[in-house]
Amino acid sequence: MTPPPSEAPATTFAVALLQEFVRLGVRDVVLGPGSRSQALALAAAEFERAGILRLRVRIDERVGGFVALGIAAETNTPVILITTSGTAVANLHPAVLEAHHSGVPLIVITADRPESLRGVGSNQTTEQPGIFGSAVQRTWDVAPPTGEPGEAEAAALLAREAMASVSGPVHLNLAFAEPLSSPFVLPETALPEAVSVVDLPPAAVGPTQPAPEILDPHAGATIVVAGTCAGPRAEEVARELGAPLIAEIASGAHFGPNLVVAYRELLNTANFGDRVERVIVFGHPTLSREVPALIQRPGVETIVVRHRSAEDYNPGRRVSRFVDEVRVQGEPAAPSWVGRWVAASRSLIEPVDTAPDIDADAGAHARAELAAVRAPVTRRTLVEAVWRATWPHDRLVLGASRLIREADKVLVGKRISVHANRGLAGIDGTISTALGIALSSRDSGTTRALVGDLTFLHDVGALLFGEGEERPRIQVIVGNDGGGTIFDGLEVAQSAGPGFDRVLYTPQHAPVEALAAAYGWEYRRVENRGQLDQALTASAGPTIVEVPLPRS
Ligand SMILES: Cc1ncc(C[n+]2csc(CCOP(=O)(O)OP(=O)(O)O)c2C)c(N)n1
Ligand SMILES: [Mg+2]
Repeated sequence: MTPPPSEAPATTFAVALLQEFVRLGVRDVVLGPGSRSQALALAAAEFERAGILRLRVRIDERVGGFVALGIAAETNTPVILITTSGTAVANLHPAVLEAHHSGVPLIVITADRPESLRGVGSNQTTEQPGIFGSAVQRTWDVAPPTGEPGEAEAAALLAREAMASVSGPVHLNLAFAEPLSSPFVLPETALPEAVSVVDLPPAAVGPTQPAPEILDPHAGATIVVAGTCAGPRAEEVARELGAPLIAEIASGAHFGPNLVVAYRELLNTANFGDRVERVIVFGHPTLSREVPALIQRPGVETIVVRHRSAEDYNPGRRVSRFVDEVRVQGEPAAPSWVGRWVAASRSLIEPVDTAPDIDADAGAHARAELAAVRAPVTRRTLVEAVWRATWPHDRLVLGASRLIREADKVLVGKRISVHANRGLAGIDGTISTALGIALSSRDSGTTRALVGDLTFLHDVGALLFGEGEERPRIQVIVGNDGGGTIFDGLEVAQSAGPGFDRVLYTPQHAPVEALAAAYGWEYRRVENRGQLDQALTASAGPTIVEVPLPRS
């Protein structure tokens, strides 16, 4: 396919590059403004106008990086991220690291000056190739296009190479020389015939698919563990094996008859955890100490089913086998094994939202209901209310810190889509990630992000929608306990002196309502459970729901 003629080689190259990415199935571009990257940015804007790309513009590249991460996680398709040179590039590093550790495909394209202008004090010029270290699958440092014949083909080849290696982030550092762009119109004939995304070879999957590991359900007392990115296969395997399922809240497998919610307690209880002989792990478990402790216990055999993360899960380096896939052969183990776990777990997770006794008289019933509605919100009732309000067409994003742990400890099984950036469990970029998910979710539901106050404030810049930028259906629910209360649960909280609050809890009183107003978000403050349920089901554009929580 011949790209449209244009004067600036930079523009010819940029158009050919994007055209090939589109042909290979890329549909989303996120970019920040900048001069050096103008050819790419203007080409992306034209592709958007022609209806063949979705474009999101964010002035803060750290925000843009996480928006792209959210889109890629939701669509399971590589997303292009474009920045100018200098610190703009470094601002992508957090999202690139998270993408690397959770196997999310990102195509990072950074504009640069030509080699001759590097290392000589040129403005906004630093050492960009290699800046992401081993967090990218591959780096290309490409000399500026000069108008030589064959440059458009070279650009298309570059796109194909990038797509072949994008099982996590890849980095294309593209030098551009003056003129940095020229005006152009995308002629109809230049529109690439897109390969449908569903026909795409799975770019993010390894090259060969070896035979699956065969699992005999009767080869020792087995449990299945599902961490982030595990997906529904873990639930299926647990049922086929007749094994208890320890599925973390953002595993994509937190449902089904074998789910054991109270796993922390049971892994430390006689006749439960101590009976385990074999552990099958899917995804990346991060939310408990009990799971890695179990894997490191002598006599426990662990098989890890690899997922897309750059690192294999291997606590204490005690995992005996890493496999790409498993197949269960044989009848499930005796139902008494899983039955005991599930029953014990149910008895440990006493519901707090008990319905009023139906035999009570009408007055007592009404009083009990009123009391429930007026009850203050606790962490537990907060996560339960958010869970209840979320349906399969919705999306739920859980920030790092206390609330995701609370959710993991108490929430019953439900087959809904939950995302958490657990690759590195940063408190950064959570609103941005949720926005990326909300903007690209094909279902017409609401995306809810449940975050702590510091997590919210860390990414407050994500609240900015530039003029004309799409405002998706999203609620950011802030559990505001005035600082980082997760640290109160650490031993250091008892042993540290008065410096503890200043350097760990880090108290804050930022007015969330004023921030919402400044960025043009709707705002609701929730004082009790009734108001919380109302706020969660009120459907609207971008809304912040602030839920004050006690520190303890
Ligand atoms: C980018 C980043 N910086 C620092 C941390 C360390 N950290 C983990 S939790 C936390 C506090 C979070 O506070 P908040 O969001 O208010 O949640 P809370 O524990 O109070 O519920 C911090 C600073 C991190 N995970 N990521
Ligand atoms: Mg907090």
